[in-house]
Amino acid sequence: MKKVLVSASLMCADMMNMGKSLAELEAVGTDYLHIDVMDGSFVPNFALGTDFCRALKANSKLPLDIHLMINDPLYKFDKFPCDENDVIAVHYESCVDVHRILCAIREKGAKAFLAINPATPIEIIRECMPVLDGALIMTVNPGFAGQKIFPGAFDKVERTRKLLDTADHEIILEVDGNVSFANIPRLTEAGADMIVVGSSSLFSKEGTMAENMAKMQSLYR
Ligand code: S6P
Ligand code: MG
Repeated sequence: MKKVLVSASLMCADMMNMGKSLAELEAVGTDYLHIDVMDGSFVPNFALGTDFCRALKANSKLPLDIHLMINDPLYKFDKFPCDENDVIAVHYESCVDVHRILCAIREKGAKAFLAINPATPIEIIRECMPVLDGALIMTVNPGFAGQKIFPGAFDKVERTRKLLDTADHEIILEVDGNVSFANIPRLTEAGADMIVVGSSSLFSKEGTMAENMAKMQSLYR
C-alpha cells in the first residue's frame, strides 16, 4: 500500500468528546492532528488556538499539524507549542515576508510548511523551496469545513508535485479541503503525500472511524 500521511482535521471532530476522538485517532493510525487556527480576519471564521494546542500536547502522543489562517503570523506563531515532529503551516497570502517566517519556524525546531490559496500561483513556492519542509495546497478556499473542491485542484497538485521534485531535498505535498473518498484517488495519483481529512472522509457519518480509515487507505493511488 502506498504511504500517505493522514492529518485529521480536529475542527471536524466531536468537540464535546475530544478525549474519545483522540484515542480513536491514535488507534486507527492517524499520523498528525490538524489544527485549523482561524482569527476571523484572514478568514471569515474563528476556530481553535494556543490553549487547544497545549491541551493536545498534554493528552496525545501524535504530532501537531498547525495550520495558521491568521494575519501577521510572524508575531504569533511562537505562541504555539511545537517540537521537531510538529508542522507549522503559514499562508503566503498572510505575510509580507514569508521567507523570514519559514526560517523562523525552522529555527524554533518545527517543520516549515507554506500554504497557498486556490487563486495563488504555485510559482511563488519555488523561491522558498530551500527552506521548506512542505507545501500545503488548499483545495478549497480557507475558512470552513464541508466545502467543494475547486475546479483545477487536481491539475494544480500535479504541477506542484513536479515543481517540488526539482528540489534538492524531500518536500512533502499536503492537500487540504474536501479530501473526500471520491477525491482521494485523484489527489494521491496527482502526487499528494499528506492529506488533511475531515467531514468528507475520516469523520464521515457513513462509517466508523476505523471503517473510514480502511476505505481511505484502499483509495490511495
Ligand atoms: C478549511 C480548513 C480545513 C478543513 C478540512 C475539513 O479552511 O483548513 O482543514 O477543516 O478541509 O475537511 P472537509 O472534508 O470537511 O473539507
Ligand atoms: Mg486546514
